[in-house]
Amino acid sequence: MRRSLGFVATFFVLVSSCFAQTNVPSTRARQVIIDTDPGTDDAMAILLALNSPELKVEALTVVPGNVTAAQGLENALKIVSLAGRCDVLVAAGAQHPLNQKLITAEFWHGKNGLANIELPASKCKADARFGPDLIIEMVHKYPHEITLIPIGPLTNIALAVSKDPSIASLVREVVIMGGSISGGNVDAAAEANIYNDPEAASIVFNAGWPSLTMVGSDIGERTLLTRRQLEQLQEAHGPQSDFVALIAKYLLDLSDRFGFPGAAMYDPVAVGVAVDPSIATTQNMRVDVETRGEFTRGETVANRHNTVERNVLHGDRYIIEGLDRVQPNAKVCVDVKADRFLEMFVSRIKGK
Ligand SMILES: [Ca+2]
Repeated sequence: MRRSLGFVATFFVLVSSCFAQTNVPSTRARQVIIDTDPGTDDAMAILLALNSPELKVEALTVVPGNVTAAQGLENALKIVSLAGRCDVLVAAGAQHPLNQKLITAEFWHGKNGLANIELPASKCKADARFGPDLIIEMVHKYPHEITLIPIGPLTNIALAVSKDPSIASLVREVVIMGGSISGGNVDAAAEANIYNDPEAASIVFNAGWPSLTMVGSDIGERTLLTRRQLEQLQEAHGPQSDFVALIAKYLLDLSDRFGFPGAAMYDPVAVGVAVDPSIATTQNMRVDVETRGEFTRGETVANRHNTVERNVLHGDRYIIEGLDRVQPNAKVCVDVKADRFLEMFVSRIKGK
């Protein structure tokens, strides 16, 4: 009984301290790098970021995932071009996951990764630098200012922090779309971004960032775009809003086919949390990435109470002698104000 009361008290302290930290108003736009595998929901997330005055998007770095590295680079360039934002650096990165074959998701995202919508050729050119090197350079150029928003597999971020571990303490924060604490969207356990490169994810979760927020698939699946938002998006006309409305229609038709109640806004809600942390309730947890499990490779294993029992060998058996604390390494989103996010998303996209 004492243990469970202690757990409840700890929970409230952790949750309330997160609110205290995240509600501090920011006076100027935060510089962000979005690492992305575009991707339908990536496209919506990038356009949300480009239309959010709270963020200054310095660069997109492209990682293979939903589509190949080459297709992802083409898509990223077309997206920034559509938004008239050739000032945003776009760099290619890794060509494949660290330790396994690439798994692409045209099944969900369309043949070109962008719902089979043919955007105009990009007027923007790719930066020549390797994505992970660009991340390292930018973090040193703007120490303690850069927020990394990885919305694809964590390959590029793992390569960057492995090559230069000093960046871990020099970024402002990391907001990840990935993982889940209540079952996966690939299989019973794993979320796609983590599943597509579990070794990279393990490196990133253990890198020692000042702050790492995990926006899991379970949060995206509680943030459902529906035909109501589609109709709102269709009221406005402009290159960006027309494109997002077409993506939304594609995703909703897909959702209908599979009997989903709406389109999960996986990547956009992670950008939403970077824009306005108060839409998320977070809890500090120790998160480890399963890289070996028979059924659980790619699972984010979260310790909700941040303790493990201490078992001590006495003769032929172990005896539990107490609890050892483990250090949390992530602010895990446990709840989201989905309606507030969807309103923000639609209004900002409709403005374009
Ligand atoms: Ca993505």
